[in-house]
Amino acid sequence: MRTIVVGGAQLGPIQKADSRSAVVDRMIALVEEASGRDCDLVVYPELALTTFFPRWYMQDQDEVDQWFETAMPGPDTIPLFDKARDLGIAMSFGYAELTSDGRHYNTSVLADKHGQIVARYRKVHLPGHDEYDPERSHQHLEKRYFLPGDLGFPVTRALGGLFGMCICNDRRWPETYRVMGLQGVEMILLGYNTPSVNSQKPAEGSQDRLFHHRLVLQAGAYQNSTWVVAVAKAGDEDGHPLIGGSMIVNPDGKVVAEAVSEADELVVHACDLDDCTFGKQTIFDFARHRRTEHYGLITGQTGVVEPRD
Ligand code: CDT
Repeated sequence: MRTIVVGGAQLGPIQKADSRSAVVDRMIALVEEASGRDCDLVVYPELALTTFFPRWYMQDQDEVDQWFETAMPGPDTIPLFDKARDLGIAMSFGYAELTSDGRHYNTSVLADKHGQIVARYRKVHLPGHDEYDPERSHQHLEKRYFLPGDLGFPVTRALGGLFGMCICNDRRWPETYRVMGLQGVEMILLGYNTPSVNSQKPAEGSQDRLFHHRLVLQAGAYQNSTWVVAVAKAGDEDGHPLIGGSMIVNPDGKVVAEAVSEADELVVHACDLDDCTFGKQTIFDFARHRRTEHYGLITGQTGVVEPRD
């Protein structure tokens, strides 16, 4: 057995006016609760330190840059790193990263139990649009504020297992899981901010969005025989609702723990990484069963090309 007790640390809403330090205090309260529940690892959502700012249209780059971190840990986050290290808990969370040479990414990091960052991921599948869109009920300007990630989908040895990360919209793409599956991933850490309504399809409400969320997590976990830990920022941010539904999915694709609220809430499960072995050695033994000679279109082509008449 290689059991890791994981705490999915869902955050309730963060309002535009809330300070980083107020959010970090909430994250510290969750890691303290995780310690009391014997967690080895705590996972927080995408862009965990602030409101989901890509819903706001900004033209002034200085205003945009206020939402980004130039150092990790930085002045506001050092207390969180110190607390997690003192408690001996590894952690992962998302934040807006501004590099020293001026690049902007939607990033997640994994820190080990000593508070050292051992893995970094930059969101590849950026959803939304890059200009103000009056046709939408709300804006989703990730393509305006971030570059697509440049690190691929790395898998890292940590905590005695093989860990990968992805962020929100990435979870909807089977390639995300498969690229990590091909590196033997045993646990995927995934934060998200998913609006409860589709800005381009008013009939699609929160139950539909939760259905799609569950569908892709369960499929990705099963088809790659990996744990998936998905953690929301949830609830009403300045009048903009986000779904909850933080959950832990096992390598059989079953939901084994799930949040019941849209507030700060810890979802805990003892995950045995050895549970990945059966699927990886049988139906999803990639080396025996994949037929890459038929998969060329997946990397050779981006959009749809229909057959000729
Ligand atoms: N944060 C994020 O990636 N949200 C997207 C919303 C897509 S709608 C433009 C998601 O996939 O949940």
